[in-house]
Amino acid sequence: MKPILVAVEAGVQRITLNRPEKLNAFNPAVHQGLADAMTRAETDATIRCLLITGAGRGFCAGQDLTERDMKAVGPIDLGSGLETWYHPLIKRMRALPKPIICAVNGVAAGAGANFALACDIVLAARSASFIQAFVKIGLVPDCGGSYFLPRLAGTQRAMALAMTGERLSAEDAERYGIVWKIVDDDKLAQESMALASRLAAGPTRSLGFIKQAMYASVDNTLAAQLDLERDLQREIGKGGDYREGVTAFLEKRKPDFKGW
Ligand code: LHQ
Repeated sequence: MKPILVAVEAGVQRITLNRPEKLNAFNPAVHQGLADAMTRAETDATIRCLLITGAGRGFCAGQDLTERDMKAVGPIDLGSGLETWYHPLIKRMRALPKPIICAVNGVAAGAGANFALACDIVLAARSASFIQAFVKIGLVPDCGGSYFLPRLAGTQRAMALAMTGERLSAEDAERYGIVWKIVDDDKLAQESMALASRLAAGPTRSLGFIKQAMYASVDNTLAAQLDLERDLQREIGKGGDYREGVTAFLEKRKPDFKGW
């Protein structure tokens, strides 16, 4: 069974984590599959939106905890796995100038939860949940969790979630601003694909610039952000999609964006 399923349809690259018997926990094969999918997303202009989800009843249970021999003698270096796999993945996702939608179909725990938070728009099934499981095994949040969570939910909620490892329901996750929308379980696949297809038919370069501006704002001053907006607007205004958007508006028709 392939650890990652990848299908490209109508400009959407759908990536399905596919180790359902382990709640889609990360192992090197999953990471390699994700790295390959990212390379394709970065280089294939026909891909204009990514959609990430999980097979079976879970989204992703984080790092596969059966991969390491706990009885082995000597110190364990968890940093190298992060440097080899997780960090490049998260950085590539944030830098990709295309939208990434996450459809959290079930439990998202540990690195699995924070992998979801690294996506640009998160939809969650009503029965999904989020667990900062790290503390339960004596670790600290990784995969960007200590960056994303306080920014999305506020320091107090982030702290309590990380320190208790309590399960957060999809409804509370929506209330906290961790997910954009909750969708009934049986509608998640269809609704997330509809959103992904809509964005794939959108002005891709504009969407990439929106992503850049939103993420830059977290660390920028207002003055720096205004400058960035000006630079992005100046650049995007030279493209075909702006002309098409305005022309379509004036002609009272739907725009046909080409993504540039
Ligand atoms: C699993 C896993 C799993 C293997 C469920 N691994 N099999 C860490 C270390 C190193 C470097 C990098 O970074 C990290 C980051 C991390 O991600 S640390 C956090 C790792 N994840 C966890 O601690 C979560 C562990 N899983 C759970 O707490 C539960 O499975 C949850 C709450 C996610 C779901 O609970 P249930 O719905 O009750 O399902 P289950 O526990 O029965 O799991 C179903 C199967 O999946 C089961 O296998 P089995 O053969 O007994 O049916 C689990 O063993 C397996 N599984 N998570 N991470």
